[in-house]
Amino acid sequence: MDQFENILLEKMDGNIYCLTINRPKVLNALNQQTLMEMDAALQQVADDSSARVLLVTGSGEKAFVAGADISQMQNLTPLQAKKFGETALAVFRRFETLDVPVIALVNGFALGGGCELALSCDFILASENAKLGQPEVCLGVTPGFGGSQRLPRIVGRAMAMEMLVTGRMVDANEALQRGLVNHVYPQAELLEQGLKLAAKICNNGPVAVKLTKELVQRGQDLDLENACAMESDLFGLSFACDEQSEGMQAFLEKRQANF
Ligand code: DAK
Repeated sequence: MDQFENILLEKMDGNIYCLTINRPKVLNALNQQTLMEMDAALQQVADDSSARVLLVTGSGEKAFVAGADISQMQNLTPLQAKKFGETALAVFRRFETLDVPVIALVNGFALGGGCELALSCDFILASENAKLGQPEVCLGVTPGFGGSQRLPRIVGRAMAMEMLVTGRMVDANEALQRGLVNHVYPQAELLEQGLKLAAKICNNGPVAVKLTKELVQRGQDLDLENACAMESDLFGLSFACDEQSEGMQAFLEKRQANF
């Protein structure tokens, strides 16, 4: 596996990958190089047909990612800022289009680009000390990595507007109530809980899991009729895979399926 400077990519038991943003001195802020390394890491995971789940987290106990790197952004020209935003948007989009589920383990601050990174994952587990927010307006800029679009789709327009125009951070419990995160755990248990959840996903048919992610990701931007038609197509396709016969046979024989 390639060595990176600003991230770590590990392949763990059960074909579960873990990508860690590793710049704890600046609370894992995202600079251009980190984004490029994330892109290369995502390519490695995408190229590995045995990959089943990707976990994404931040190094240290304080932050998931405290945003785009403000010191690198400070002197950008408008065109450079646009390019920087486009780079991040393309990398974040890869988390959504990666064929396996991506789980963000938000272990502290997830602000600005950090919150937007978590929003690009399929779902979020948070530690009790997590704080999520979009404070870009406090810096005099708009969100640039998708937050103004993904946040309203997840928490609804009113709550998203409140977060986006006040810059207020929400803590883990409020994020849980708002459906922004799926579960909250003590920080020391977060990785273990992430691995447990990943292991549950790995018990299921890998192709069915991939097709289901594709349905959810592609379907949310379609009208209901076309989205359901796509579901019928992929449902039909799942009957072309060995795991459908094994899964159904195992049920009828009252045993665990061997995928
Ligand atoms: N960038 C760079 N360095 C950061 C950072 C960041 N986002 N966040 C923290 N750091 C650094 C701090 O400068 C400090 O460095 P030293 O002073 O030790 O050298 C170190 O991390 C520890 O931080 P603090 O000393 O501040 O720690 P505290 O516990 O006191 O505070 C905090 C933690 C997370 C509340 C605070 O660090 C903070 O407010 N950080 C900034 C959070 C933030 O504003 N994030 C959003 C960044 S903006 C675009 C438009 C917009 C964007 C991008 C593109 N386009 C139109 C294309 C914007 C995106 C963003 O993410």
